Amino acid sequence: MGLTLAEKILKNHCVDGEFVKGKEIGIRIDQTLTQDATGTMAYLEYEAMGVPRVRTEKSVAYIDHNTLQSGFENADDHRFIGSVTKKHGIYFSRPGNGICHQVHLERFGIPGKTLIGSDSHTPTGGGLGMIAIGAGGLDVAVAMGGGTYYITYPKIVKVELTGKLSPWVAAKDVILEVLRRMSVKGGVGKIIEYTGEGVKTLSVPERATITNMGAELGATTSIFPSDENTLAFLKAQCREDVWVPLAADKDAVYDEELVINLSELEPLVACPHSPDNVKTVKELEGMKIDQVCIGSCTNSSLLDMLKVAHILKGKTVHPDVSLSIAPGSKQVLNMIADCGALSDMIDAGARILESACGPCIGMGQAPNSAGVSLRTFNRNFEGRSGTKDGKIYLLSPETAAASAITGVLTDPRSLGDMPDFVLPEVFTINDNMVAAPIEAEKMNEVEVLRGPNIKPFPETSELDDKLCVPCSLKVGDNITTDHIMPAGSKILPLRSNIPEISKYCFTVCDDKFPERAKSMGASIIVGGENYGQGSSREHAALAPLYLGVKAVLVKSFARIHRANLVNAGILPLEFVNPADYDLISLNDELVIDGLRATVANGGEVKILNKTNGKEVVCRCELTERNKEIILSGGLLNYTKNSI
Ligand code: MIC
Ligand code: SF4
Repeated sequence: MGLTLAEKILKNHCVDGEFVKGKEIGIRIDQTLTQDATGTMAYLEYEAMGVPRVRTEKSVAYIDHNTLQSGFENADDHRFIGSVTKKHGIYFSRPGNGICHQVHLERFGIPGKTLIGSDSHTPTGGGLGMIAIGAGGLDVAVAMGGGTYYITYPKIVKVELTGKLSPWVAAKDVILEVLRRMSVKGGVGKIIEYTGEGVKTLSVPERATITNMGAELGATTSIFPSDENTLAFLKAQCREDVWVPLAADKDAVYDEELVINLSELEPLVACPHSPDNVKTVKELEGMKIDQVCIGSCTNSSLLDMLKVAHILKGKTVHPDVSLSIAPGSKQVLNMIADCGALSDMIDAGARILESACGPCIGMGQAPNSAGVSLRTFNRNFEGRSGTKDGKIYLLSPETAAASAITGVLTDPRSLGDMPDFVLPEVFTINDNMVAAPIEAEKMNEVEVLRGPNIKPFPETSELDDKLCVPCSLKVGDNITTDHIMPAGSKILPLRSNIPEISKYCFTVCDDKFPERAKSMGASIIVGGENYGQGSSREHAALAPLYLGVKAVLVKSFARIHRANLVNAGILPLEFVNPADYDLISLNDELVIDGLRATVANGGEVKILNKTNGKEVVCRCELTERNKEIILSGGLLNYTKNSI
């Protein structure tokens, strides 16, 4: 029986476990990446492990999220990451060099390699034929130290692409169509593998848009084959030496299959407040808009920018609209400056932002009250833009630019003929903003520079045998990490300071939660389906940990967040009978007895609700390794114990 492409790469890298769907496997990690909003914590954790030089083939630290620097905190974090990476043999991509996923694709990604990154959109690398997975900072720290990375051996979904995109229909429309069909929960426990004739019609940056936003499916990752287009891209990046051809076997067996005819797709848009709330642009055409933001790791490649510049050329942004554009990397910015495309954007009235995440993570450009904002980004969760009642629509750069001119949502197919946009034969290569690792002998002399905002990782203790604690919060379905630990310009600077950042934990849902949880001392959170979807931020586990949360009991979890809870030593529990959700209310006193033995033996966990006398039965499905992590009080304790 043949293998799928994902299976081939996983098999090549498997160092532990059996190749059985649903079972845990350990894989060797070739590359890691971090960004600054998760990176400080990841490097503090790495330092705590005491490994002098990273043991991966390549580890890269990027500064791209917290670039607003409205106080000293971000600059201190940048300085810390710059020095700690120098001390441990890690590449350092300086602020201004671009968004981690875009730069990694351009300069570092290699077909057939494994990459984990402390950012949920790490699967962007799947556009190059990598197994690229988003993970918590601690998992990345362990991988940098040479440790194995564990995932549940996923199901593999084949998405067969046929046909060819029509003019002005984009890669973004492909992934929006996948989201429309599969939903934000549809990819949990799965790898999405793209195959078929249609693949050949997509360039690497277009493929990367699709794999990037596969994160919104909840998928472990997404992957494209490595073919002639991959070679052309790598060649243009002067990196053809790393190319290898890769594809699934002809007789590969998949768990699920989906066929998308690219020729039949039309421009799509994800409506507030979920990336899977997809409609056709036609359905909403004419909707009045207030803002357009173009950029983010999903859609900020050179081709995206050239298309946008072409649409804007000789026009003026509609008087009622603010248009911002953030090119994804210094390479992209350099090239649009050299060819005059940047000038066309400026001429039209676009507000040019630095090559960073910016508005995507609420760092500026919050829309006006109840404002309608069209964005080429990947997430439109409530409040993420910085405006609580802002209405965010996700769409392609083509639709965004066409609408910026007219002031209403506009089908880009009305633009007439589309010129042929092709990848350049050679990109402008200048890696002067990436500091390469220094020689091992000199590493000792490097002083790690810490600012006053950088506080150590919170203390964790071994799992208690008996819990007698109240329910400190009850929330519904699809809670995102932006609900649990919001970002934005006010809160992001606190990413290195868990005591401070935890004051904002869950405040989107209930502003009294931090105070209440703290005063309860220890507590349990109750939630619905797909709890913790979205970001990889381990702060969404570390802040609750700091506030005394011992367990999170939900109907189902999103993958990365569940792993982050285990890593933090917080017990992830699931209702055996989802209807039991109704048996627990805020402030109810909950008792769990004999917990250590139940966790160790893998039985069901019984919770007695002392307030109403009812019993709730929960699942706590943990692998042997996860059991030990939970019993020791988290991955850091577990790793220290095993070192
Ligand atoms: C995001 O898009 O939510 C982020 C900010 O990139 C996060 C990481 C973070 O919270 O720092 C992600 O997607 O993992
Ligand atoms: Fe940055 Fe937005 Fe991409 Fe997250 S999704 S890495 S915030 S650009």
